[in-house]
Amino acid sequence: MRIDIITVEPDLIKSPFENSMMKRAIEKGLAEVHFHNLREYGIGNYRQVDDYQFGGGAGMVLMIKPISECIEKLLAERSYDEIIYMTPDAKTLNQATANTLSLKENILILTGHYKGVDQRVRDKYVTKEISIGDYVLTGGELAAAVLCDAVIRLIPGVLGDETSALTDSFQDNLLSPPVYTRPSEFDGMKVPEVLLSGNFPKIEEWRSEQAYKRTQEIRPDLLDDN
Ligand code: 6GU
Repeated sequence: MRIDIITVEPDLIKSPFENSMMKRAIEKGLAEVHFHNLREYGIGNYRQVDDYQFGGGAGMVLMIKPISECIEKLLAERSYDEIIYMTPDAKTLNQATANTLSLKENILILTGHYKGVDQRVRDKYVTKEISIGDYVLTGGELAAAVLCDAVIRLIPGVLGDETSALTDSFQDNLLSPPVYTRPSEFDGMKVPEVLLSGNFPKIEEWRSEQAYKRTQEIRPDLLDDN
């Protein structure tokens, strides 16, 4: 998978790709990530990328021309399965979207800043808009890193068997059951007996019950979606 990311803050977004799982995926050649500094497509000596909004109001808007030039340059090199705009005024990212995107070959991600981008960018180029939750971030960079993490870890070969993505919370619209490791007793707090029993059908049954119970308590809305 190749991911291109257009941003005005390349340094803000890079470090998640230089550590942990995303770093390994890139090193293994399973994902390729390229950053494009929108500033390089800015207008005039000041490399201007934003301007006041028509109609008045606080906050700057990213202009269409620099974004268009950057996107057209990339489109001349390859076509994209999705051109994604990261913005809080969109549908929220969920596991199903991450699953779908993990099957794509070329993804272009545009991150907004300030008041966002000129609507015509969205009308002309964007095929999918994604928010990561109902709160406002300063820019879409951290949201793009979150999206990439959720997607890249699903690419076959990125995670070892021992961390199979298939057993994650949300993969079946349920939260994960509680997990324990050594010691089996700490300050009088014991690990549930069934986990030490070696009876794997019973363990699976217990985990399913716990996952369902947790989901019902914390995220009953997930059960409505089933
Ligand atoms: Cl994608 N961008 C910004 N700026 N804020 C957000 C977001 C995105 N998702 C949730 N909040």
